This record gives sequence, C-alpha cells and structure tokens, in this order.
Amino acid sequence: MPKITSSAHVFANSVAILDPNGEYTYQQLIDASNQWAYRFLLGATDLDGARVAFMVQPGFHYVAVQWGIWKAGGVAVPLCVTYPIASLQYVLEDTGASQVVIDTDFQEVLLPFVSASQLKHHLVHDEVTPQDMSLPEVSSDRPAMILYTSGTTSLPKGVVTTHGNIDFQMSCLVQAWEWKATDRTLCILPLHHIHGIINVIGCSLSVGATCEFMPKFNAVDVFSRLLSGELTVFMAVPTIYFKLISHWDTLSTADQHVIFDTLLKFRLMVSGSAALPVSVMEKWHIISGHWLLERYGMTEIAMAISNPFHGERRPGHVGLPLPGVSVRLMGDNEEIKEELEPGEIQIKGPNVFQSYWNKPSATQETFTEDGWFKTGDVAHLDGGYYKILGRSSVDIIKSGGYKLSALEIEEVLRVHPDIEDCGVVGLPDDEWGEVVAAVLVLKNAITKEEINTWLRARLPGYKVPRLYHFVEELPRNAMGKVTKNDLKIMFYRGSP
Ligand code: MCA
Ligand code: AMP
Repeated sequence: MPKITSSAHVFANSVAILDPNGEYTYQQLIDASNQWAYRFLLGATDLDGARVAFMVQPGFHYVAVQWGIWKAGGVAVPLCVTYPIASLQYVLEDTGASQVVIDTDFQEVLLPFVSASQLKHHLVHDEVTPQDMSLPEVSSDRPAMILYTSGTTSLPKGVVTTHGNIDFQMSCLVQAWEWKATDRTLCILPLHHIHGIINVIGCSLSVGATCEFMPKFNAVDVFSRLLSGELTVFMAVPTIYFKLISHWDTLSTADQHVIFDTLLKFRLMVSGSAALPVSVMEKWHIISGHWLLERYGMTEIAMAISNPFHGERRPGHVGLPLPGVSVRLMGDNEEIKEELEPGEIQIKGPNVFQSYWNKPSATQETFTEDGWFKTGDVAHLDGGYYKILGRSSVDIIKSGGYKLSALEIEEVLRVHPDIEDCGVVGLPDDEWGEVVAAVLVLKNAITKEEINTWLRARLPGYKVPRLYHFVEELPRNAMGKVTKNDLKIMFYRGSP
C-alpha cells in the first residue's frame, strides 16, 4: 500500500482536512478511502493498474477518492475542474480510463460524454452500502498517477509516476522543509498538478498535519485565512504572490501592520512553478518579514532544487539539489558545465518519473543514454546556487504557473474556419510571468471576442490568448519556419 495511506493510522484522531463542508480526521479519510477502493474494485481483488479518472472539487472527497484508487491498485488521473469537455475527453481517451468519479458540480459537463461512451462512473454523493473487503498489496514500482503536461509536442503528454516516486517526492520535501504534525497549510492550487498534489496535500498529510482547502483563489479570502493565526505553511506560484501584493497595496497602514505581525509567525512560505521576480520576493519580505523559499520543479521530476530551509535564500536563484536528487548541467557538446557556464539541467534520482503514458519513443528521447532526465531548462551555477536562465524551446510558455505549449494552442486555432494560419508566443508580464499572444492570418473577418468564445469550448481558460495581432502573412526564415522572435516584436510595436 502507498506509504501516505498506511501512515495515516498513526494520526487517526487528528484533523487531516478542513474544506467548505467541514472538518475531517485521518480516521474518516481512511474509512472513506477504503469505501472508495471497494467501489472501484467491483468485486475484483486488484485494479492492476487500471486508470481511474476523477473530477472532484478540492477537499476531503478529492483526497478520499485519490487514496481509494491507490488502495485498489489503480492509477489516479485527476481531471482539471475548469477543463471544457474537449480537453476532458482527450485525457479520458488517452489514458483509457475505465472508471470516472464525478462531483456534483461537474455532472453537467462530464455526464453526457461518460454516459454516451458507456464508461463506468460514480457520483461523489451517491448513497452506497458500506462494504468490507481485503485490499491488494501494491508494490512501490507500480504506476500510481498520470498528470498531463504540455511540452514541445502539440498534444499534452501523460506523465506516469510510481508509488515509489511519490513516496520519495514527499519524504524528500518533508525532510528538506522540516514538515511536522503540528503544521497547518492552505491549499489554493489546482489539483491536476504536482505543486498542489505533492507539495501541499501530499507533504502535509504524510506527516499528520492539517490541510485546509479553498477551492478558488481569491486574494481577500486568502488574506482572511492567513490572518486567522492558525496556519504555519503557505505555498503558491509567483502570480498568486503578485495578486496578494496588489491587494495589500489597497489596505490601510493599520491593516498592513496586523498582516505583518500575523504572517511573521508562519514557519515557512514557498514560491515555485515559475520564476519568482526579485521585486516580488523583496515586497513580500516587507509585507510578511519572510524571504520566500524559491524552489524548482517539473511534472516529470517533482521538486529537484530548492533554496535552503535554514540558510541563505538567494533572490533570483532556485537553490541547491534536494536530498537524494542528483543534478548536472550539460552543454551542447556533452560536456558538464562548471560555475557560471550555462547548460541544460539534467536530473537523476528516485523522484524521476517512469514514462510518458503510451509514448515509448518520447520517453526514450527525454533521457540521456546514461539515464539522466533532460529538463529543457537552462541554468548556471553561481556560488553553489542554481540560477535558471531560460528554456531551450520558445514554444513552451509559463503563465500563472501553468506550462503551456504554443504548438497546442496553434493546432486548435488552425481548426477555426476563419483562420488561415497562426503563430503563438509568450510575452513577458509582471503579473502572469508570461501571457499568451497569437498572431493570426485570417481567411474571413472575425473579432477577438468571437475567437475567444470559440476557443473556450476547446481549451481551458488559462491557455486562451490574451493578445492578438492580425497580419497578411507570418514572418518566416529561409527554411520556411515561423520566426517567433519577430512575432514577439509585433506586440511591442503595438497591436491594432
Ligand atoms: C487564469 N487566467 C489567466 C491564467 N489563468 N490568464 C493568463 N494566464 C493564466 N495562466 C485568466 C482567466 O482566464 C480569467 O480571465 C482571469 O484570469 C481570472 O481567472 P481566474 O481563474 O479567476 O484566475 P485566478 O483565479 O485569479 O487564477 C490565477 C491563479 C491560477 C490562481 C494564479 O492561474 C492558478 O491557480 N495558477 C497555479 C497553477 C499551478 O498550480 N501550476 C503548477 C504547475 P477572464 O476574466 O478574461 O475570463 S507546475 C508544477 O506543478 C511544477 C512541478 C512546479 O514546479 O510546481
Ligand atoms: P510543469 O511541468 O508544468 O510542472 O512546469 C515545469 C517548468 O516550470 C520547469 O521546467 C521550469 O521551466 C518552470 N519552473 C518551475 N519552477 C521554477 C522556478 N522556481 N523558476 C523558474 N522556472 C521554474
């Protein structure tokens, strides 16, 4: 059985979860996840790696379903709660999910497809008769989870991690950041990505701490929870810190003092998923007295590099390798880079994923012959601390902490009957890190609003371009390839 689910017995009577519906102990989590496991098993002894997808609001039921899938020997596939049906259908079909769990709020979007495709489905709030069965032994090398990540291919790839990967990813952070049973954290992140799943929920519940859920980010509500004086650990992406800072700027000096005094009592505040601007780190220090701990991760490896819990947290740097994780910087000519020389970050260790789902050649291409995972991120070492310098692909965009593929957005835009051709780029932005911008060649006149309405039925909101520029022809190099830097320049000159 996965370690996080078995260690829960030690903390049986402690509060595990607080969500908008109430407070739940670890014992309640154990009982509910056992019942989910029995429901998934449908009389079988082991799901043997069958994929179970779930579209469940962040909170107690989300965790109970996730643990239930793991206990039954299945592979958990969390679905993004803001995906339109086209994106949900892609994940369900790509994973070949055999069962789906649907929360009340998502029946309208998911149920018609699930019923039409005759997928076995469970509604979170269905009345079921409690059962008692034995559960399978699930070894640590078996797949546990598939998360979808965008990359340099047009369609997102499923990243398969094993129970062993997940156990290590959590225990490594528990050790590095000194998680304790007395901790209490607030989860405001989406639960189809590592940041929320491993760093926030996984770490807190693996040590017997309490995890509070706020299903939708809102600066006013987050400040009110931070000010409760009950929380000890907070984790977010830079965009969230930016939004909190913007709200703080509107408050009275008296309120700002109260915030400082309360936030100072936190044990740890972390930023990650995208580069933390030095200005945000400095402003947050003024607001809270904390130097944010910045760390570096990726869906395929979870966390790999982190500023220290004790010691210098260096602005603009992501820190040092985490315990048990090996990091090297590799040059174009297969030479390991020294201090201040840029190279690709490559990673080895028990944190590294098993494979891309059903994509053996993509899996093989992403590892070196001697087994290092190639991240595609470029960094240099500066006095022992890693500093991220950029990415090897212009087609990857980081916006609000989400990794987006320009190629995926282009593919969808090209399907539009009034669009002849297009090029998508990421433009630097103080709040979002980057914003998605599209240059379009039109066949017929169409407005930005019409394009966005059409796109929102096909892509989640965070992948939809914020800026458009219309041209007669896309700029190309001698090889006929669209020159993305020229596209970026069009926006700096101003969009019509
Ligand atoms: C939402 N909007 C965006 C984005 N997201 N615009 C540009 N880029 C985005 N990424 C737009 C919406 O479409 C909407 O526009 C408006 O912003 C408000 O939307 P809403 O959803 O209400 O935004 P929000 O709630 O303010 O969301 C901001 C957010 C969210 C909380 C920062 O983006 C978020 O939760 N980001 C975290 C992502 C994350 O966890 N990444 C981790 C993956 P309109 O009003 O026009 O409709 S990376 C990872 O896991 C690795 C391992 C790692 O290192 O951590
Ligand atoms: P994802 O695969 O969605 O998890 O995104 C992983 C990518 O986010 C990495 O490959 C980096 O490009 C980026 N990233 C994560 N943390 C940081 C950070 N602290 N600074 C800069 N980039 C980061």
